[in-house]
Amino acid sequence: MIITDKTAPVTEQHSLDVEAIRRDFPILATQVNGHALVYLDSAATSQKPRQMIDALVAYYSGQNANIHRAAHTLASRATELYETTRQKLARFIGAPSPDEVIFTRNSTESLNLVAGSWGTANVHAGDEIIVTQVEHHSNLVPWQVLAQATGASIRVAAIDAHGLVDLDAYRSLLSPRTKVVAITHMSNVLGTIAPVAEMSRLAHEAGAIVVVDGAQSAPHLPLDVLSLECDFFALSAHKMLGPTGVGALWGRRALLEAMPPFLTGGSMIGHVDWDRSTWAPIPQKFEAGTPNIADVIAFGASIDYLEALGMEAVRHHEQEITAYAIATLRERHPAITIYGTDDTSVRGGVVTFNIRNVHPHDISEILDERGIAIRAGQHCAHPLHKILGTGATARASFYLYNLNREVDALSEGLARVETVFRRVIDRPAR
Ligand code: 7TS
Repeated sequence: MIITDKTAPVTEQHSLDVEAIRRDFPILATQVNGHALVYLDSAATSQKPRQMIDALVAYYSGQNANIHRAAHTLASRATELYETTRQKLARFIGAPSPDEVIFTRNSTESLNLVAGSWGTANVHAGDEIIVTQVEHHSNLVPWQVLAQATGASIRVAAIDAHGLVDLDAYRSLLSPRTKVVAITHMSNVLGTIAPVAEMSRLAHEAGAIVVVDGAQSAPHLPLDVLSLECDFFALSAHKMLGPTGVGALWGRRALLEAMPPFLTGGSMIGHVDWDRSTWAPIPQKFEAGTPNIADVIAFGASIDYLEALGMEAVRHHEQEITAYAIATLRERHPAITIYGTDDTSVRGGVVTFNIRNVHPHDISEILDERGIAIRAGQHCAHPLHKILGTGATARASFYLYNLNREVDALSEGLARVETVFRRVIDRPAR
């Protein structure tokens, strides 16, 4: 139904045809500062395939209408396209029903929806909310605000020396007071993957619900929310080849049905009188106002693209490039510290590092002069950086369109950084 001229390059077994994939991403052919772009910042946002861009243009050029309202042909076609993405996404994440998939603006809004709606209705003074040490601010601050409003408190599950959740420490935090366990599935700083299914089982035994921040896992791992045994799962389209401005929340039907609405107004009501209203069934109950129709529809083309490649193949490719990156950077750059585990079976394609005594912003600037895009800073994870014992880090993050030669370009860029900062690097660590 989505207008695309072809699907993604077909995958043979576990290997992606990355050169063919790259031809689908127009931005990868651009020059930055006189160099071919080397885009190593997909954890911030992914680049976009032509198929998604085409779907967006096709929508505004020939399909634009508001949805779920008028009976005219364009409106019903737009509604059908919008709902088709919901079905695709439900299938992509293993949700039992598209009704359990709610479109939001991003992962941040999805997590706020759970904290603001389920949390406000169910969390009380004396209750506890467990998070892990790797949380992005988006899966920490909404729980802090809820805790402050209700008199609940936040408990933090520690990570071990490899950056993996310490299950014994986590187990010892669980108690009948635990109401919510909020976990980042894949860390945006360490790339480490949390053992969500096991953590969910333990949380459920304690009577808590489990909220998973899947912003970094949904783009990179084969997903099945039922196997994860969680209760809510949040994701952002823009990190998974989709447009900005679209996120989603999956939740278990019974929980979503029992929750109060998050935002209220048009489109989410059943019946409205002067002094009271009733709510529409899910998912409409949680989609107040005109949604981001065009971007949701275009997101459908991104899901098609990922599915055509196969998430197993995407994961396999990223494990290979991550292993290559870790080995290359360690071998060629003795002053480097790489954070997190080297074991690619429990980590994704995010490689966060520091070079002794050099500020990550300087690293990023020198790389940028060569067209290499990485991120430097605290990556919206201030408390984690305290635990890592560093004020900031540099982060290269990979996706299905990256090649080992781009890792080599990163390494050559870092060699330039080392030349410029030789004297400070040779001093003892600050
Ligand atoms: N959770 C995690 C684990 C994330 O990595 C991010 C974004 C978010 C939540 C928030 O996603 P949003 O789409 O709602 O903004 N992470 C990053 C990053 O690492 N660099 O830029 C954005």
